[in-house]
Amino acid sequence: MKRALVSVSDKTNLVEFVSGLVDLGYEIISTGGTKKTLEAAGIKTIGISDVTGFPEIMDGRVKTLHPKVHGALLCVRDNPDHVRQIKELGIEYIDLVCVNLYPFKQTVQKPGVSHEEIIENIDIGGPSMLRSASKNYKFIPVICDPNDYDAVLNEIKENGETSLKTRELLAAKVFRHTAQYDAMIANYLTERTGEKYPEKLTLTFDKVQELRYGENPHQSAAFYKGMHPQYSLANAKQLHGKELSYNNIQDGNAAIEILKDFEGKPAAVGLKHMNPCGVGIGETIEEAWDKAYEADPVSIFGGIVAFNEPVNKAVAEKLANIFLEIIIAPSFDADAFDILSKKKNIRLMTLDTTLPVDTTYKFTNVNDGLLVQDIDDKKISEEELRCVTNRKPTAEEMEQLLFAWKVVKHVKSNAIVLAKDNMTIGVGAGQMNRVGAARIAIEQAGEKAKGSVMSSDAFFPMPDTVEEAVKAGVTAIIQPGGSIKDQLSIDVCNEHGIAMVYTGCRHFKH
Ligand code: 93A
Repeated sequence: MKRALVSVSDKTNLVEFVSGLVDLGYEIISTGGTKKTLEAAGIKTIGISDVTGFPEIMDGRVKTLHPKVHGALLCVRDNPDHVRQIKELGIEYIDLVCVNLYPFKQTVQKPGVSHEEIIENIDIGGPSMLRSASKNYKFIPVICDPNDYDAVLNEIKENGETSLKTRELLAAKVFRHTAQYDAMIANYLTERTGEKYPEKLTLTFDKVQELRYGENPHQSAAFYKGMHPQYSLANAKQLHGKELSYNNIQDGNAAIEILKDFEGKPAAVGLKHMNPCGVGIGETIEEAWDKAYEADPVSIFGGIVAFNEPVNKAVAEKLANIFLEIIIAPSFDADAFDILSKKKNIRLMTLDTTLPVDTTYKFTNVNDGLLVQDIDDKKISEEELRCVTNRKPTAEEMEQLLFAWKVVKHVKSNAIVLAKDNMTIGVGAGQMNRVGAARIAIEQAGEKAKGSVMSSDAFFPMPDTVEEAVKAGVTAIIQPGGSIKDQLSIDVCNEHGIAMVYTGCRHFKH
């Protein structure tokens, strides 16, 4: 008679699976809690202690860690010496293993959970069985995911056993599973000890979905989420529209990143190709949207829009007139949803954009490597700014300078932003020289540049950007300062009555 060892914390579909095994002629061995669940459903099982000849000890810390178990799991069945030892030692084969682990991740995420409880939820015996049996996948199928129960049962039903290919797939899954499990434990303890850049990085990601294609149709792609998905697009709910694409996810992420810097006031962000094309704040969400739209009514076509307040009917009516890829908001009023969902393809997504950000690192990939840094969450207040010109900014200019500074942080370097009336009027992004970015921003602002303010993500290496600002009618500038030629830029400002403040920090974004 074949024997299956079943020891699971997640009891989803357990009874159905084990009943199926029993119907196929398997004898079931199980551990304490699993045994209870199965017996309550009328399935008889052999207790693990009857196999090991040893009680479950130390509150279950040692239940299955025994040669009677691991000998059975690791025995190479076509090795006569192994088979001889099995017989001599009275070890009986185990032909199938079904194990899932103590809920470590769920325990860590429980509010108010104690360290002791977390430690108790580090499974030792479970991964050991999974690993032993998976090493021996040539002979033993190992199931660690309830989603695989049906397929395994069906295969045994049809062919009397699983195929080697299936067992190999299952074993690979097990090692991914235990590797991720250990990584989560490592990360928990590393965070506690406060070690910042440990000698090994143990990142864990779960697949959200496979994507139709990557950045271009000839590239395949998938979306994975980390373990802190609170403020993440992976955590957003899609209420309507086509499946998200690779570029949608990148752009959507960039859009919600910007909103983080505009808490407290209704804000709207229009975004294209990872750069904001319009950002507006207002007394109402409608006013914020009007500004974000008027900032650049051309670029927003086919863009992504994100709000930090619910979308109402008035805003929806305006949005419905534009071709947009995605709208992200904390919620949509019912009538707003009705209006927008008439468009078949537009993706409507809800995400609480007011949630605190709980990621601490930013990762950038380079060939076969990762660059890891703190996220750029630097915020600056008026008091921290240093005025370097004869004229100080007026109160209105100061408000606009701070607004423009918040936006320029999210524009790819070299970045220049012009702003006026709490809206961007010109965005120069991703240029190889700073004055080039300024020219783009100024050209886009057109007549509106008169009386606007300018922000620059990094210092002016030459006075040429300020000269362009003068020509355009900019009245105040915010920039980090720190170039050896700073004085030249200051001189141009003073000559033309422009106020300039230094932040003392830069916001490169590459
Ligand atoms: O405490 S353990 O690390 N030591 C063990 O010997 C052991 N054997 C099975 N954890 C162990 N397990 C785990 O118990 C399994 O991985 C499974 O998650 C759980 C099932 O326990 P029960 O059947 O009592 O609910």
